Amino acid sequence: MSRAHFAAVRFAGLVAAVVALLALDAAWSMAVEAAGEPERPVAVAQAQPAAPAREGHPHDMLAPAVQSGAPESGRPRLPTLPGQDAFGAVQEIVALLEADPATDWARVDLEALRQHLIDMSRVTLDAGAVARPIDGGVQVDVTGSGRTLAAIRRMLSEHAHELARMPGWAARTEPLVDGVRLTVTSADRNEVARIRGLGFIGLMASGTHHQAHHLAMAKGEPIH
Ligand SMILES: [Cu+2]
Repeated sequence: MSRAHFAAVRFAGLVAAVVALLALDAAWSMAVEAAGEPERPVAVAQAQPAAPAREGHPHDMLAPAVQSGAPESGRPRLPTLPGQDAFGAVQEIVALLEADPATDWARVDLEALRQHLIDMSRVTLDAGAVARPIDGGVQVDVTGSGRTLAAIRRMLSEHAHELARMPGWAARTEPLVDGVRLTVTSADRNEVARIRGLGFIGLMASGTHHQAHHLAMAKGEPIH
């Protein structure tokens, strides 16, 4: 084999190798495209109907918090409701404790808060409450048994102190065999109408001391 011939053969071999590489590259691109193809229409199909379907959907008005779960981020939406109201109240307190660098975790007492929330639940949902208008206000016999009775006794005398702090209001409690009698009065005619209108549960919910009280309770701070 001559030197020139040998060079020609080598050149031809090189060309063949380059052609083979180009063919392989083209085949690879086609294979990747082919593999990628089924995914694209699916993604488009998911994105397209989702937007118009949500527009003006009645659920948008009912659950805006859920809608704010930013589906664009690609992360699955999480529910915003933590569970029952009491559980949510504890969760909010835990978040406040965690956000406060001054929190003394050795004193934190979430069990005390839980017990109080049980009391609140019993008094709100389970206690009997018979209200009658009296001169200058209202008198309510709040009754129950077992844990509900214990909750009534714990909560009402404590709450009467808070009510007595309302401007122009007087409040007192007296024990009943199966509960507590709450009496709230005022010398102001407008206040009398308000007290009567609020009635038992409205009076219990009056003021914003519950929130501060709950946080203090959870922190293990002395209350009152
Ligand atoms: Cu409370």
